[in-house]
Amino acid sequence: MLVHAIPTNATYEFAADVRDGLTRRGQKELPSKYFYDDVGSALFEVISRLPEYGLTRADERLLRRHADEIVDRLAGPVAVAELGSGSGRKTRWLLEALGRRQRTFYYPVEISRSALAMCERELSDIDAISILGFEREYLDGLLEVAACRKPGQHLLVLFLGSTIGNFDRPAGVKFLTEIRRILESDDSLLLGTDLDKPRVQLLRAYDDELGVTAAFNLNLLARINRELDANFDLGQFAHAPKINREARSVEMHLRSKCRQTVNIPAAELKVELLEGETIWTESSHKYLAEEIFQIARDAGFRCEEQWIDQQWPFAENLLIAE
Ligand code: AVJ
Repeated sequence: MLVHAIPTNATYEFAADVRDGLTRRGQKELPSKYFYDDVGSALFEVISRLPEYGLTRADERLLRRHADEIVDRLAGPVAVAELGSGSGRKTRWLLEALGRRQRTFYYPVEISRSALAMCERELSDIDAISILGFEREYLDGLLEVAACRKPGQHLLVLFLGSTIGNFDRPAGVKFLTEIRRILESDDSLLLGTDLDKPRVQLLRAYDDELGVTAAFNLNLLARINRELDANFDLGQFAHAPKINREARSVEMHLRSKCRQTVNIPAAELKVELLEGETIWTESSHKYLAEEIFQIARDAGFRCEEQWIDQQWPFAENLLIAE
């Protein structure tokens, strides 16, 4: 696979974002996109196989079961762009269904180079598919994919795994609107959304018995140590998931076990944390199946069809650009 690499001021941006988030008045924050270095991407792969975390399996079940139906609803020919492909494992079913119809270009867009490499290994055996990976932020990558579009070709954008849940609701609509602007009418967007569930089930999914999610969360501090020469003592932080009922989200935090000062030289920063103070690292919003129709309309799409998994409530939504 040809990978279009990023021109790397990446460390500088990471340092700036860390500085920004940790110097906030009030709640300190770190952006969840930085979870996915090599270690974090590998840990997420493990999370997706944990019994408590049914999300990825539900997504894959729906795609496997309904791949032909989904493909039948697309105006062809199409090229496929996937935002945040991860390992690409669940995408196989769609690509195989498309490949039965025509030779198809598949463009995974990923900020994680190791995830892109995994994706290529995973999907390279599908004959009718050509893969071209973009190591890019989502919208930058999508713009480049759109620029490669051939006359008469439609785009199918995949935004699976409920990655949209990392945005709060208004930011999610804004992001979908930005995708819509890059698309033409009758292009489509397949959106995976995790549906709301009982509190205990959500807490277990984000606080598994083996501690893999805790390691995934703490790895963000380990990454800051590795890449920005910081001195976070991981033993002095605890993984702290919380349910935010109002926002209908699961929040992950890292709670400082004591009063401490951390040095982050590459961000020119000294951070003071109180005992019990938290750094907010991620939100995973959960949806009601009905609300997706309005979200789609607000962003300039119509939701043509929705497939729901009964075992682990999750919805695959096919949005068509109006
Ligand atoms: C990949 C963003 C969908 O929010 O559930 C898994 C990441 N965080 N466990 C999610 C994650 C904690 C995941 N997404």
